[in-house]
Amino acid sequence: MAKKQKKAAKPAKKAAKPARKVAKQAAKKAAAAKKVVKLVAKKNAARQNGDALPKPSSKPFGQAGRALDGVRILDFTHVQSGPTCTQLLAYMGADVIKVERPGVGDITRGQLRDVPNADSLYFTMLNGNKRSITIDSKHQKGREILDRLIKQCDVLVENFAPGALDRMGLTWEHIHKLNPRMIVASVKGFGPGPYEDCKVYENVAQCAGGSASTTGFREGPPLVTGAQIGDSGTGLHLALGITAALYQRIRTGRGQKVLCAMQDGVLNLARVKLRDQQRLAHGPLKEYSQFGEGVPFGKAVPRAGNDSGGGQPGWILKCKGWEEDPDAYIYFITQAPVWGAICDLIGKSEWKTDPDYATPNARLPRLKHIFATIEQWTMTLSKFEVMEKCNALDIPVGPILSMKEIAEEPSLRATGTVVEVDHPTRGKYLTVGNPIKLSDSPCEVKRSPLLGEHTDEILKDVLGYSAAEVAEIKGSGAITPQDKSARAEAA
Ligand code: CAO
Repeated sequence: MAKKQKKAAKPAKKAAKPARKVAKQAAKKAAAAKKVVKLVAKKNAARQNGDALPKPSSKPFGQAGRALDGVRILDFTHVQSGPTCTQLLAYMGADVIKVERPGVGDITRGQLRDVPNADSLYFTMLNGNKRSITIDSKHQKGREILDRLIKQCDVLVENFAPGALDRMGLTWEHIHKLNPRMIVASVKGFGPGPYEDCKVYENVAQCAGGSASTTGFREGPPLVTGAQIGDSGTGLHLALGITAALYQRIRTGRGQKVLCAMQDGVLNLARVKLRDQQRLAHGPLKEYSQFGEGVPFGKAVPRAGNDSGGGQPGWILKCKGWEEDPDAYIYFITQAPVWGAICDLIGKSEWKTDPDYATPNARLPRLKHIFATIEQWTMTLSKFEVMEKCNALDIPVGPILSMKEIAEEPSLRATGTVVEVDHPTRGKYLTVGNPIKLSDSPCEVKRSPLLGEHTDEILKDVLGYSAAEVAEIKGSGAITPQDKSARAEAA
């Protein structure tokens, strides 16, 4: 019997063997899968914190250097758009070397001068925290120095007229060959297309980017804005492009071209008007006061005066003293959630339940009358009193601040947004500090450089020229003003 049983058990054992094998294999597979999951999780965790990042610094915030320490910029910019960009990068710690034409420099040094023989505010307020070297880029020796600078810098920023950089011999191919890591960043008026060769200034960009046609009053002509959205706005865009390219370079090891067209920059800032252009196809723009006034819309987005850009109707209202003070006004927004508080504040509590005023839709055709009524109240108070009373009730309002008031505003001084700096030839002046506050990258705003102030220092310390070589360079005319015939000879 036992023998029989043993015999019978044999095939069972035989069957158990492959089952054990299968289980073993499955366990192996599961372990491998677990390993993969673990690996992926580890990789993802590393990605989340940034691959190969050092350990978090134990230094107190603000004492671990500045965001762009170690980044060196060859700054070939002039006027406003490019200098805005490089000043911001300098505020964030980049070593910005501004290359200027010997004896001339950035044209803005001499434009709109308020102090005789001193760099203008136009220049000083856009070129803080930079070093200046004079180099004649059309002089043979000058080009040699520039080639050496290209090898020593991470980014070249320029906003010459289209083709000017190429005419200097600084084509992308030339730069990329000398320094494949270099990022070449440009502001131009227009991107590739029919207008790419055009020179462009601020207001041209405001007009071509859709801002002017949508700014101003319906009855009036298109208007340009005081904010320099074409120049400074595009400079800001370029700074973002450069920092993104620097970040990508960590992975790729190579530079790239960064192009910001002023038309594109303005359009990006005016995108809500392109939004409205598309909404227009589906009916009138009800938040525009034109709708309440019964004026039909045309084919394109109209100028909306002081109408609020979003869905919360607003307007600029007179305040006490408006007869003498051109800035005694306040921007008043009739935000729906605080409508009841507005009614109580201006003594119109009955509007809270009146069907003609109680809902946002009911109010839309009556905005002109509503704002005229609110204005009767705001005219009894100064703009700051209106602000105080409204803010206490969470009603969004904004006083129209003059530049004088902004210059004297203590809170802007305290945050470093408005900074006073001293200058050796013009004395003290106010400038705008870094509007982007980084908690671990402090910004000390320094005065703009004098023309060629750092030429010797850069030639020696950055480019490694000996004292004898510097003397030779000076004699060559590559870094000093020259008359035309001497330059032609040296070219
Ligand atoms: N050494 C020798 N030559 C130099 C030099 C240097 N260090 N720096 C500049 N130059 C030369 C350029 O090579 C150029 O010469 P060519 O035309 O013979 O090649 C010349 O100076 C003038 O440059 P530019 O054409 O850029 O200057 P511009 O005054 O005629 O035009 C502007 C100014 C702003 C309209 C034009 O530069 C432009 O359209 N830039 C792009 C858009 C832009 O940034 N606009 C905003 C300006 S801020 O309002």
